[in-house]
Amino acid sequence: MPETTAVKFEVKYLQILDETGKADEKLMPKLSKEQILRMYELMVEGRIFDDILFKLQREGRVLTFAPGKGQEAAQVGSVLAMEKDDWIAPAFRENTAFIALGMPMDVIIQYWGGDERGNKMPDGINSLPVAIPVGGHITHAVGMAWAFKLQKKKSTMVCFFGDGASSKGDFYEGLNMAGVFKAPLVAICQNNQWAISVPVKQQTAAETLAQKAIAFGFEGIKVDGNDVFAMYKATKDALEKVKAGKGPVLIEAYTYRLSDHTTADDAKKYRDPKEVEKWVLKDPIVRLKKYVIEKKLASEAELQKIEGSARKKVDDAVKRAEQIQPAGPTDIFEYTYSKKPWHVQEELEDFKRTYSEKVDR
Ligand SMILES: Cc1ncc(C[n+]2csc(CCOP(=O)(O)OP(=O)(O)O)c2C)c(N)n1
Ligand SMILES: [Mg+2]
Repeated sequence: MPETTAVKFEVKYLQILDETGKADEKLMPKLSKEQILRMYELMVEGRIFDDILFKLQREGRVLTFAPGKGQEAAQVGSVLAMEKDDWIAPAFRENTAFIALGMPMDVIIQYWGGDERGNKMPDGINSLPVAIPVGGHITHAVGMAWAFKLQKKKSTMVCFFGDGASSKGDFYEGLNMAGVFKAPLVAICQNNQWAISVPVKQQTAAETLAQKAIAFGFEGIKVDGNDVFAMYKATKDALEKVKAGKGPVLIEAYTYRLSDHTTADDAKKYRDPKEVEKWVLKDPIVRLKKYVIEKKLASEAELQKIEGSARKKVDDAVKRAEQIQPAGPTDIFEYTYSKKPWHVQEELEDFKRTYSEKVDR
């Protein structure tokens, strides 16, 4: 292209299932009845998991917890589009993505209970640990994606982060490098419109977050993040493109955090309740339920049964998590180094001398 030619860019928007539960059949991905009901089941499990963990925190049974209420479609749609060898790099609000990935719920609860062993992924769960530092894991994900490419592996990294993370240097550094090296990366920015009390308007003057991909030299697409079919299709298409060596894709999942930022936050202090009410009407589970009923894929009673077993699954996981023997106090000295440096060894010995009665168990 001549250097003097103007270049036009476009950011597509994808919605398949609207708020009333009507799907655009022309855009609808190929999904069996079982797959659609599985989407529903996982989204409900995520919602109930959230609800129960929030209450457990209030009872002092888990520590600070980050709920994902409202973001279930963004997480379930994308994870179900992944293949066996693909990996996720989560932030800290991806409990529903973990559930969809097949991670045992008791391990997730163990993590939120403050036990770091819950951040060690069980075999077969292709996920990096929970990343609390905002945006930092984007660079890890890109590094891993690039490594997959160098090793000629078929895997792709699917990296989740929030709108707030898109203001971090890690986002620009990571995605820029991913573009240059055509790293197999699908970056999913869950734009839930708030970074704690900071609205997305204060993160960027850009109209969309998806358009930031253009500067990195790859495709960015804005997707209705409360539409599980659109998230599934966008992720599947992105994975196909990435696996064909055509470079990374940035998906902006336009969604909303219906709950507080964490159990340590009170969103009523900075959010207009009218805004929340507007988004309650766009609830991803409600619209999928309408679709399922309308298409006669399941009856109300069958869906209630799914909800009942989801609740039981979470309750059982809580019981299992609470039976796990707590980690020993010297664990804080473990797992960072394969061989402890002298100063860590010295601190460990000092700790043992000072707190011998607590260590001997
Ligand atoms: C590097 C860093 N800075 C600040 C924080 C405190 N913090 C935790 S979550 C958060 C906002 C994140 O917003 P966003 O990326 O939109 O994700 P969301 O919480 O909405 O899922 C902040 C500032 C942190 N964890 N890490
Ligand atoms: Mg956010």
